[in-house]
Amino acid sequence: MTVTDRSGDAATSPLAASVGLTDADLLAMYRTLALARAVDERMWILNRAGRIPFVISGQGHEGAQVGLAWPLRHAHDWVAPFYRSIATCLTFGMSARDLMLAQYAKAVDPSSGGRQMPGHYGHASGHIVSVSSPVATQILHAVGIALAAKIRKVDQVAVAIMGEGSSNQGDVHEALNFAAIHKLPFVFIVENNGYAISVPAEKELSVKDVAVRASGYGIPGVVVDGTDVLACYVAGRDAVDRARTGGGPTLIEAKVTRLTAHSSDDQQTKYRSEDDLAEGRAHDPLPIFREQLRGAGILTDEVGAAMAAEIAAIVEDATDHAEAEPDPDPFTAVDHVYAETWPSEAPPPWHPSGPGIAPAGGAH
Ligand SMILES: Cc1ncc(C[n+]2csc(CCOP(=O)(O)OP(=O)(O)O)c2C)c(N)n1
Ligand SMILES: [Mg+2]
Repeated sequence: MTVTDRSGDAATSPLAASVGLTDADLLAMYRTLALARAVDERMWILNRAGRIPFVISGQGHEGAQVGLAWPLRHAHDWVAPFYRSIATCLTFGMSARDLMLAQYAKAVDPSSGGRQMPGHYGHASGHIVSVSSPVATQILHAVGIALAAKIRKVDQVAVAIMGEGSSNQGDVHEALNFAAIHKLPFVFIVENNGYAISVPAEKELSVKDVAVRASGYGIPGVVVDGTDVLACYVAGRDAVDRARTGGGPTLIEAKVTRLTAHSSDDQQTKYRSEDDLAEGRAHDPLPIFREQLRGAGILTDEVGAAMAAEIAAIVEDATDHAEAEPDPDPFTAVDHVYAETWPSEAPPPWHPSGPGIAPAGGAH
């Protein structure tokens, strides 16, 4: 794991001061956005070159992902991400090498040792829960983690992230109801990109904003522009603070755009018009954040050029590293699938012929 360097000079422009950060913080955020985009673009090239089997992209979601994950404490809080969470994972401590090792399904891939579906990132020691293929199940995992954190009084916040289509699954109702009743330290993030594969939002939802559903659980629902990285940061910070201080869960809906097809196996020109695609490109968070930082005098040509060179080198290194790593041993393919030892012949304690269970707390 590498952690983005957030130190450096503590200069504070009015833009950075307006959200309580330094210029170095804003540059580190921009760097994470740009790195996520560069890693993602490389994945598509590797897919089309036949080097990796499948890509599911975060392009267009990065502004929301970086801003919303920025306030979390690395390897202390917990994130249950989804398949587009490339920038979330980079913000929360994974490296470009980690992501590329997962795409190549290598033995040392920290997500799963090459066992998971491509794009299903995770990092056990980094507190990133392995992505669930059945969409929305991760909200129940995250709410369970939040319940444990509350019981154990460990000051952790759990976050679940998914798309607006997935947010219609029954699991979401159960999880939000439970988290709200018990005021759990939980944040639910919906990245609304207007599509669930080829199905447009108006055929997925009877409301314009998923966030209005929060009122049904008695929790705050916030809509934030996913192209506005700093607005996302503020929304995330407020929700995380609220969760950590016993105020309960928040639902944040970030309006984003999906710049690519659903996945490398989809062709979005089959169901999206030219106008729709152009509208999406106009909401690309990367150039929008770049211009904001340039306008504030934070991102100079010199810093931008150095950063671009550094990112190009990181992507090159991650690709070369993953290419060179060995594949998993085929004989380990069914590890963790079947029981590796026979159950004990002895009857279990609760069985009538077993040893019995000692009463708790001594004699009654
Ligand atoms: C329970 C379940 N149903 C269907 C699928 C197939 N599926 C995978 S991604 C997806 C679309 C989800 O759309 P959305 O939640 O809006 O996320 P997006 O891909 O747009 O970011 C579907 C239907 C699945 N993985 N799990
Ligand atoms: Mg969607």
